[in-house]
Amino acid sequence: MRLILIFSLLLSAITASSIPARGQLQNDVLANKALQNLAKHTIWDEGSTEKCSIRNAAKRREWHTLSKTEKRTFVDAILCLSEKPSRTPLEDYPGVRNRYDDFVAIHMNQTSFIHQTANFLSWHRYFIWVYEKALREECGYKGYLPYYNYAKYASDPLQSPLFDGSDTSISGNGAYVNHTGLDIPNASVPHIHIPPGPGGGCITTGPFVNWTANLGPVVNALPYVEKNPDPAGLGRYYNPRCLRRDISAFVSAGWAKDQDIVDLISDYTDILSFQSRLQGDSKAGYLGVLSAGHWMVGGDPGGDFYTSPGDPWFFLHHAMIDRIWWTWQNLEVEERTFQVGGTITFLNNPPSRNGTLDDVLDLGIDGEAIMMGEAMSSVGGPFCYIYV
Ligand SMILES: *[C@@H]1O[C@H](CO)[C@@H](O)[C@H](O)[C@H]1NC(C)=O
Ligand SMILES: *[C@@H]1O[C@H](CO)[C@@H](O)[C@H](O)[C@H]1NC(C)=O
Ligand SMILES: *[C@@H]1O[C@H](CO)[C@@H](O)[C@H](O)[C@H]1NC(C)=O
Ligand SMILES: *[C@@H]1O[C@H](CO)[C@@H](O)[C@H](O)[C@H]1NC(C)=O
Ligand SMILES: *[C@@H]1O[C@H](CO)[C@@H](O)[C@H](O)[C@H]1NC(C)=O
Ligand SMILES: [Cu+2]
Repeated sequence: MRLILIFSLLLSAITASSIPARGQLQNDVLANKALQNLAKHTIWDEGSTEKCSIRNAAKRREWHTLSKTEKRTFVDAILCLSEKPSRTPLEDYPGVRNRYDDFVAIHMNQTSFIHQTANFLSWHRYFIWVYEKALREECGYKGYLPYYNYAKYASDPLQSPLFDGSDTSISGNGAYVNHTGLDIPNASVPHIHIPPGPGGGCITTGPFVNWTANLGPVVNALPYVEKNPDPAGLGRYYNPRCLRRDISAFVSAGWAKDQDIVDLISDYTDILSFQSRLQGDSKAGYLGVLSAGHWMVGGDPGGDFYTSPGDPWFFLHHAMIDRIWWTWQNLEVEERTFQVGGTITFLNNPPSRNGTLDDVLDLGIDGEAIMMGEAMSSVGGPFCYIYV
């Protein structure tokens, strides 16, 4: 009798852990705690131009909590952006064809100065906020940028409604293509080998099935992707091609689980170690939550360090990254909100000075330049949003 009880308890525990989206995620517990801390502080009354409070702050919500209508209006706004004319000068980026491409181009342009640098988190916070603003102001979107909590479907992201290929998804996996997977990075030991997943080819379902990636690739994850004709190797020329994905449970189950997120937030208490751990250490065989978010979808342009914003997935992923940083910051609001670490060159190579709050975050034609110090609080500077 007792044995049967234990056995069925065990069985239900196993079943529960394999059913996604059940039970409370510990990273949500931390985020809620962070929100309560933030509510107790009033720093948003100082730095911001308009009065921002928890009450009037925009609420960025998790994808799975959106209604079908809300999901669809978000998707429609992205499609709308891709039908508006671009603003990027064609002499700089001859391949831009639409307003969505403007966001890809500016990320490509600055890739070497916004990753593994002091401004990594703040630059991307500002970038996705300007994108959210464009969806709202130029395409009539009434909601805010949703985020995707990887932990909900870490054991198999293809089970998430985000990728189910329905009208209310961001399209599904790519068609199967036999390829060898990926080695990150190629030269270091131990390196990380990402085995090929069930995709690799063009997506075949959902709202983005006719999506065209125009820029890139620059660092090509899949050997059969059409090469960009840019003679400088910067991927700036017109290279229209389908959206390819290879959704990887190996990656998300390996590095984007609840525990990975919670450990990152809890165990790395200064900004430099936090942002380094987040971005991964492939030489140590550790991919990092940020890289895992990229590689769990992979493909082209999503798996390309430079042109990754070309897959609409990028912005749901980076909203989650921003939320992880936001959680980390607001667990110790006063100590952490304005912490900056790192230098102004990629992994400090070549060696450079430390980044400071006075450094400029420049989005070119996509947004006015602001100082890093203005992008440190989600309820200060130009921002007024929280994560719920
Ligand atoms: C970035 O854009 C500027 C022009 O806005 C251009 O001069 C520069 O070469 C570009 N850099 C890269 C790496 O694309
Ligand atoms: C994939 O390609 C490799 C190398 O060309 C081949 O050995 C293998 O049988 C192929 N696998 C499938 C499932 O087609
Ligand atoms: C990785 O490095 C090995 C050995 O240096 C080399 O033979 C191989 O071609 C490289 N692979 C890629 C994809 O660059
Ligand atoms: C994609 O394009 C085809 C051909 O123009 C069209 O029939 C189809 O409705 C389009 N699908 C979507 C989701 O836009
Ligand atoms: C840069 O910051 C590090 C700590 O992150 C510090 O040890 C170093 O002295 C700083 N360098 C300069 C030139 O201030
Ligand atoms: Cu980036």
